[in-house]
This record gives sequence, C-alpha cells and structure tokens, in this order.
Amino acid sequence: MKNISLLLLCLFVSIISFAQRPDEKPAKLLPLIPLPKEMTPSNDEFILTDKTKIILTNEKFKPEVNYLNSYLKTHYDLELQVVSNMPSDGNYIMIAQPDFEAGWLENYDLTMNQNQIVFIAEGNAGLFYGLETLIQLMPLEKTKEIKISCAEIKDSPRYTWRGMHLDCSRHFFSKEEVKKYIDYLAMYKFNVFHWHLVDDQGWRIEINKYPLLTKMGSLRKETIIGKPAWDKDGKPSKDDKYDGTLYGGFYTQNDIKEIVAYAQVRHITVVPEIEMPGHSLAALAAYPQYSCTGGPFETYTKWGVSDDVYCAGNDSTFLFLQNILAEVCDLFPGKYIHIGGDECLKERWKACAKCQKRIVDEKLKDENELQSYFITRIEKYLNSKGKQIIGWDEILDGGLAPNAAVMSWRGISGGIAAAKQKHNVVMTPGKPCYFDHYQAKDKTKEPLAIGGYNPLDSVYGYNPTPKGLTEEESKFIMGAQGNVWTEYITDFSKVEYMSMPRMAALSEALWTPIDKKNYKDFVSRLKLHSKALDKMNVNYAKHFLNQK
Ligand code: TNX
Repeated sequence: MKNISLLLLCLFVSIISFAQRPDEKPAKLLPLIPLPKEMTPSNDEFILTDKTKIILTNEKFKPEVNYLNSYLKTHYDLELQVVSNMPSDGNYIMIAQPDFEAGWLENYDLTMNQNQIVFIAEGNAGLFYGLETLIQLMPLEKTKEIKISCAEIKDSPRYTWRGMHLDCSRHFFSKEEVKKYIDYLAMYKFNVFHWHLVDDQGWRIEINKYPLLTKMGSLRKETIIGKPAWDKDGKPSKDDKYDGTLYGGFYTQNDIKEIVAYAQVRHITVVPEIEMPGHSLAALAAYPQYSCTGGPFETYTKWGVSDDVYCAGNDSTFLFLQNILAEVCDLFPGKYIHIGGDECLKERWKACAKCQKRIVDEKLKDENELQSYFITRIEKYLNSKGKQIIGWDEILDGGLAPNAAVMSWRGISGGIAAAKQKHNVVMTPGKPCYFDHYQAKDKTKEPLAIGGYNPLDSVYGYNPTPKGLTEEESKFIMGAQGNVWTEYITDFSKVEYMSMPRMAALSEALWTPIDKKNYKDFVSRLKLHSKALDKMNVNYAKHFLNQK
C-alpha cells in the first residue's frame, strides 16, 4: 500500500513537473494571424542584427529575400548581407528547398532557434508566407537588436482562393490606398484581390480604344446623401437629397500595371471585374449606342440597380465589350476575369426588338436564357484569349457557361449548385462575407452601413465548404472571399474600419485547419496583433477589445 502511494505520488509530481518545469515558462502566445497549421513555440529567442546573414542557395528566391530586406530597411533601418555559403560565425537565416518536388507551392516549414532561422519552401509563394509569419513575430519598436520568439512551424493553407474584394466604383480609392489594402491582404496571406472597377456609378479603368469611358463614365454629377427612399415604382423619390458635387476618378493603365506588379511581389493575383450585362450605366452614359434604347444616360448618382443594361441583341455590343476585354487581358496576367453578371434587370430586353429577335434566332426560352447566351458568348471570347471567366451566381440562371466559375453571393445555394455541376466556386455569401454590413449590434453607435449584421465571430466561424456536397464535389470549392462594397464607404479610413479586423478573421477561416480554430484564442492573438495595427495607424474596429 505504502509503495503504491509512493508510486502515485511520484507519478503526480512527475506529471506536474512535466507540465511545467520550474525553469520553463508556459508556451508563449504568439501574435500570428492566420494561425499556422502546425506550430510548437519554444522559449528560445533569435536576435537579428545587422551581423545576421541570409544564406541563399537558389537564386529563384531572390525576390522574396529582397522583400524581407526592404521590410527590414523600412522598419528597422537595417539590411542583411546575402551569402551563398555557411558563415564562419554569427547567426543566420537560411533559405532552402526540400529535396523533393511535390508541387506544394504555398507550403513552408520554419525552424528557429537562437542560432538559426531555416525556411524550407518549394515555391516562392510558400517562402513569402513564411516571411510574413516571421515579420509578425518581430517587435514593433525600431531597434538594432530584433528579438524574435522562436517556434517550429509547418504551414500550408486550407484553400487556394483566399480573396478580398474592394469596390472602387461607388467610391474611388487612390493608387496608394489600393496598395495599402494589398499590404493588409499580404499580411494575412490572402492571394486574390478582386478589384471591382466598373459599376453604374463610375467606370474606373482607362481603356485606350474607348476614351469616353473614363472621360465621361468615370464622372457622376453628384451623389445621393444617405440612403435612397425608393418609390414603389422604383423612381427616385422627391425625398432623396443629393450633394451637388461632381465626383470621379480612374486608374490609368500605368496605375494598373503598377498595382498588378505590387500585388505580384506579394503573391496576390488581381482579378479585375468588368460588369455586364447589368451594372453598366456608367459605360452606357459614355456609349449609349450599346443599350437597348439608345439613351441618353447619366452615370448613376444614387445606389441601387438601373433598368438600362447592355443590349444583348446588338452584335456591336459584343464587339465593344471584346475590345475592352482585350485591353483588360493585357493588363491582368491572372487566369480569371470577373465578368459580373449580377442583378441584370430584364425590362429593357423584354421591350427591345433586337433582343427579342435574338431570343427567336437562337431558340432561347426567355430573357434568362438570353443572359446565359450573353455570358457564354463573352466566355468563348475570353477562353480564346487563354482566360477563364468567373461571375456572380446569377450566371447560373438560364444555364451556366461551359467553363465558368461561380461566385456565390445570394447565400450558398448557387455555390452548391455550381459545384454539383463540376464548376469551380468561390463562396462569398452575404452572411458573413459582406463587410459592408454592420459589425456591432447597436447600429446607432456605428457609422452608416448598407444593413445586415456580420460580427467578427460569425466571420471567424465561417466554413466555406458547405454540408451536403460529396468529397468529390467539395473539391470545386476553391475558397471564399470578403466583399467591401462602398456605397456608404466614402473614404479609405472607413474601408479600414469595415474590413479590419474582419479580414483577419476570414484569413483564419481560409487558412487554418478547421480543428485548430478557436475564437477565444483568435481574439487573444488579435489583441496582441492589434498593437501592430496601431503602429500602422490602421483605423480598425475595436469591438473585440472588450471580448474575453
Ligand atoms: C449587391 S453582391 C451587389 C452590389 C451591392 C451590394 C451591397 C453583388 C453581386 N451585387 O452591387 O453593392 O449588394 O451589399
């Protein structure tokens, strides 16, 4: 009996001492977002100084090494020497490749102790994500001795499409602001920037062949103040008030090239959106001949959806759009072009002789099938240019174009239907992926938003892979995206308020294995990470600071 008690006592003591030896502090909470797939923090510290060397054995990683060095230069005013052999003394950061090729281009391993930081990555993107992790571990204050908490990390993303969208039509954001937004995406390991460049309220991309698109379509004579009080017949109400101020802005092709290159360095693909057949009033204000009625039109000054859309019966409409898309294809090297496709009202088509003739000639059933004809014809053109189309889930109505990917925004049913038809899908249901919705319950204390309620925890808890799909069908869910529509977001500081930190929460929903996710733990890390946001002067929403 005595022996057994002794044994139990020994066991108890050893369990206690195993859990926490007196010389060992509990594992540190590291301010990493998104949380890596596998991570073991240690109590070691790596001290990075201007003596630290970078060992680079493969030149292909030079761009990422330059990125790290320019980060260090900007934030700590130091630059590390890059060498190709093991240095005889001092600590180092080694960049290595695995000795196999598996095609795991976004993965990285990061091993750290007080003498060395070793990255192993097969692809440049993987190394870039590793560097972003390392950067999040660096101290915020400018110092000559950069103390970095060590950990052993094996990381890779859960989804291949980790997107954020920004509507630059309803309100225009400068080139510098767009770059800032891209920086936030890079920080959280997003890899797609969906750039909403065109809508009823403004055309924002220079097209050389059609200069009036920016000369006229980028301007609106004024903007509605607050929310429109829609009349029952959809006509503007006399209660609507306008600000009487000319509003406009656009990106030159050089601006676009600069932004695309900026994103490329950060392993972010820019997906441009050119809306059709609806949401096209700004283009029709400049070129009314491509509408059903011939116009004239004005760039929309209020929010909502216009009746006037591109004419689907007129062959010259397609030529016009193809000429635009040809320039778009040259500017954006990514595989996908977003062709919109949402909320196309069919009133004009119903009354248009040319559209009705098209329906008869093409043996279409109705205006929904006419929309499908429209999108399929555009798809054929873009496929011939080596591009794939992606569109909002209305492109399912009347039949999906053969190779189209679908962005599911009216809930998830469009995404489920598309996946079942073996089409690629990006999930972005209004709940919880619309970051133009309110993020706090008490709306009276919040800046004006379009409506809805998408708090941080619901964004965090989002699982892009819906129930009810087989494993095979689930493979078509490429990922998800957060959308920032800007009807009520008039300046960049409000873009930050609406998107941060919901963007951080979404990044974890897209990156971290589902069984590793924990909202409480996320909030604890976010509290640490928010110090970095403070340092960057980001106007993020602070509701989480009161959450335990
Ligand atoms: C719906 S989402 C729209 C946008 C609006 C947004 C406001 C989508 C494809 N169309 O035009 O800006 O709602 O939340």
